[in-house]
Amino acid sequence: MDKASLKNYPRFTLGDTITKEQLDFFTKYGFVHFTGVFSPEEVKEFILGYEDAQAKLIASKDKVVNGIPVIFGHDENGKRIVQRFPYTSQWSERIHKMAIDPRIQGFRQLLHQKTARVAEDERDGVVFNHYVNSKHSRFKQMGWHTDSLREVFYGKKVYETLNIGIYLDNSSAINGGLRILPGTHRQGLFGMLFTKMYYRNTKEDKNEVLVEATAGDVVVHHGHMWHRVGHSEHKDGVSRRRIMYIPVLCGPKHKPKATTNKKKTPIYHHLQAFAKFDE
Ligand SMILES: O=C(O)CCC(=O)C(=O)O
Ligand SMILES: [Fe+2]
Repeated sequence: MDKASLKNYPRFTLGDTITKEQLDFFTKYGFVHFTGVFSPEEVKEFILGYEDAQAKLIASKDKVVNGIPVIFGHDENGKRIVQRFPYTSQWSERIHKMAIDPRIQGFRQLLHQKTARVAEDERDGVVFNHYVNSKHSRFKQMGWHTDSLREVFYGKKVYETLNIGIYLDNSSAINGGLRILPGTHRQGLFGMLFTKMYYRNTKEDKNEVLVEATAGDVVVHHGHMWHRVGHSEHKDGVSRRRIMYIPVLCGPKHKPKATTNKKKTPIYHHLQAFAKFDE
């Protein structure tokens, strides 16, 4: 498939197992898109789970969850919201149920590793992102990055990882949209470090592919692949984009993070905080 036709890349239907065609596509391009994995009712359940968890977190006054900073902001109605919420499944039974669902667990097959696991209590756990382009939002886009920078920072062997994206709103250029550079997961460490300036670079790339998805779709990407999230040109409700990410990790289990707020924040998060969010 050449670069031009990748703009209309194939979508797949999830069955009981990952097919050879799906696996081959993922291995070559570093992402794979499944339509209609979750029903509209299930999507509603996940959003309810987030809203309950958000109310609990705001009431707790915690600003950090298991050492990872939370991003708070205000939506278009001036309501205080959680815009980047790590470890959501520890705060919501509904979201925990999703993480252990066979549809999610089955994506481990994409990595062919015995140790591959859906990691609810490692790295940032299940992350809920809520972008909105409103006056007091603090999360409107995300600059270019790979999700594996953190392993490089830790000086550990950089294992393969997956990030399973569960779409809770329709997503396209209208509300920002995920932009990916297919195939960049095969570039090696140098490419992973230096293809772009991490997080600061928010510019369009001529080879980027826009992921256009419907609520209930799942798009899995490889942790070494470069990607960004665009800034919506629209305001308020039209710009809203909610999506959850569940990591699949392999190799030795990362130490479970302490549950106290005093745990030191990992270095890569300071980099993100410095660079990622426009005000
Ligand atoms: O919102 C998205 O689709 C991507 C988010 C992302 O890249 C991340 O949280 O690392
Ligand atoms: Fe990412």
